[in-house]
Amino acid sequence: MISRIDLRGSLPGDLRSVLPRADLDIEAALDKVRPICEDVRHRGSAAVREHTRTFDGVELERTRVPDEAVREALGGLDPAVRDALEESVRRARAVHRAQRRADVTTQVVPGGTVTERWIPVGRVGLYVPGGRAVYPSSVVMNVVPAQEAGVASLAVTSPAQKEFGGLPHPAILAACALLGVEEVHAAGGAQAIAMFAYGTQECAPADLVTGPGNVYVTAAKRLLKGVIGIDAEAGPTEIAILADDTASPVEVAADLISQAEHDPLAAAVLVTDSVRLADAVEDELKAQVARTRHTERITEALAGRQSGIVLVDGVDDGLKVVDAYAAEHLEIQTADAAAVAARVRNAGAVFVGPHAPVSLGDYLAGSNHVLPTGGCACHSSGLSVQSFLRGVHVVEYDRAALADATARVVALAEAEDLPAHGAALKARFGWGIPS
Ligand code: HSO
Ligand code: ZN
Repeated sequence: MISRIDLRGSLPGDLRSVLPRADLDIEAALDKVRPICEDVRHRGSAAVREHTRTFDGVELERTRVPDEAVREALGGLDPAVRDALEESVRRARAVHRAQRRADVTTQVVPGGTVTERWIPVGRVGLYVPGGRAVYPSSVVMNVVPAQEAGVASLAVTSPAQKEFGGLPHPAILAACALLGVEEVHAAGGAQAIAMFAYGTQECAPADLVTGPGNVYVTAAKRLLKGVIGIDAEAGPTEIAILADDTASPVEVAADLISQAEHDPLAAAVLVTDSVRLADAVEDELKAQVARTRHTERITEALAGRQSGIVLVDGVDDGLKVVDAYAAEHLEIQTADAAAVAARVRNAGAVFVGPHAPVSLGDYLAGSNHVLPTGGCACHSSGLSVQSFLRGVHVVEYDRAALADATARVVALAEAEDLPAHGAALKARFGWGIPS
């Protein structure tokens, strides 16, 4: 059901090459999405609707969802789900509000300051997938940081669903209503990304698009990056668990299965120095997978080359392995978990000890669940308030401070053979270098 990679003895130099990982062929999808994006660029809304008819089998009169439909969806939301979403928003807001950085002014020299001013992006498009699973939680994870950053204009798009009369899934609309998002579109796939990038008759162009999607959404983001800003390219979800003999096989197996549930391409990786735990987790996987609802896709995910149990000699080697893997989600299920977690360098988010399963983070921990996948956690962070802000340096020097800088600017400008750069300062002091 799940393969084993035995790294006991000594770790290979190029650890990454022996670790399980899916390769997602975004390049192949680029050729498919290119004509769709071009079509939206030239024909706007009509093209978005035509591609929606082709891919989602839905005939739309407009992409923009009527306000009443968004409000009605909230009215029809199961009260328990509403309560859970409200609490999710409250916790996420608390965490994301604390991320907001203050503008910082540094006095560089007497009379010379640089202020780092944080300015929110003007208009953001948020993509919420609507394929295999429906993710109102992703509405929360995208909208809350954008709102906390102070983004003035927010639009959400999610694929049109045949069974809901061409609207996005009602749970997604309800989450939008709960968060006060006023502009929602029924559009998915590459055409939705192009709609945000180029704008249409119904949707003003956005400066930035965020949110996970399938391979076509990701390909469209890669293609249109530059026309529009993008967040990280999200691949299939991943869970890695670093566990020792003290971990519960029942809980470890349940957590691996929880993320394998997303996608046959999802990755579930256990790194452990305990053969006893590895054996027990395998038994548990078999027993629990048989009992769960999405047996087929979970079995495929666990059996895929992207998943596996990695055996190591101890927690130190385990840390080297999980750092090389750079998982989207990393659980630490070892003795002294907090101390081990503090040594982790590469992970999208770290879940410490037995009471912090990834599913808690997916919905209710307050942390963000839009996280770097595919090893990108070694250079990128998950979605945050920062993702929706730009730091702008504001430079203020008085005459004396500028005079004091002139000789050095002129020296550097001459060294770069750019004398006009130096002249721009000298012109302010009668073309000489002030002493
Ligand atoms: N684990 C996913 C997020 C999610 N899980 C949404 C359930 N719903 C990626 O972090
Ligand atoms: Zn999840």
